[in-house]
Amino acid sequence: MKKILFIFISIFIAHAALADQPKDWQLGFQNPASDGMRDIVNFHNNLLLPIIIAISVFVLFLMLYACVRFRASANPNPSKRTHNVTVEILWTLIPCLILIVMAVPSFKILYKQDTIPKADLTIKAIGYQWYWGYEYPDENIIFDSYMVEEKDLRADQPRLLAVDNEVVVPVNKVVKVLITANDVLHAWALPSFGVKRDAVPGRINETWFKAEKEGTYYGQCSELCGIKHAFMPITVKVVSEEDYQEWLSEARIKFAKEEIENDKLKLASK
Ligand SMILES: [Cu+2]
Repeated sequence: MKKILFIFISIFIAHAALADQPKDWQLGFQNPASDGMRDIVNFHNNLLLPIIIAISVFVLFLMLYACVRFRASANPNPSKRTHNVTVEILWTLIPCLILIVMAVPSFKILYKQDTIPKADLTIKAIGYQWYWGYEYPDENIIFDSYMVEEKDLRADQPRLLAVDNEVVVPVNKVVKVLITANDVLHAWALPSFGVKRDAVPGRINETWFKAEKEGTYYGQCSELCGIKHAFMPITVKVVSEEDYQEWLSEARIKFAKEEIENDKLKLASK
């Protein structure tokens, strides 16, 4: 009993301490780290959840009322009525109105996400079976990002979510993400930023985010893409502008695009 109580209490306490990756016993969303995700969380918590709870309570009340009021002993001669125009109009109109009330803010958020503001930097994510490749087209940087195996994890790295080469972006900058795939469908998703787009071979999808807090954010491929679908996580490190510039100057050498292409040429000419 104590254990159940502890779990019950921890669900509520854990909510305040949520970080940027999934937690045991988590019920709600991850902490939003962008404006877009805050919109989604507000929409869910302040509009959808109250409506869902109200509908559930109402239906439960109707069922209990019907069970008690029309039970065989209290109601030996049941009514033979099959139609009631007023009730039928009401149970058509009210759900329609509820849907409209939900649709309006929902479309607002969708359209806001769809308009990409002027981007400060662009990155390209390419889905492969089964890892992600990244490019910084303006910086001539290209690298692959593989999941860290369980035996190689550092103490601060979460299992199944950490990668060897993280995407690094500066804080408070509009990051445009071009998303595509090289073999099958994948999807690039980062819950804390409210971002999820399909990666389609031969097509480029776009999305954007502006991370408001420094930190490491984790996501996963979100389109079933084969046997190792669960093992191609996404890690984005949000750092200060200075740290980003520092990373860039190292990455320009470490992940320089030409060198890889030259290597390939050399291999091809051999
Ligand atoms: Cu995938």
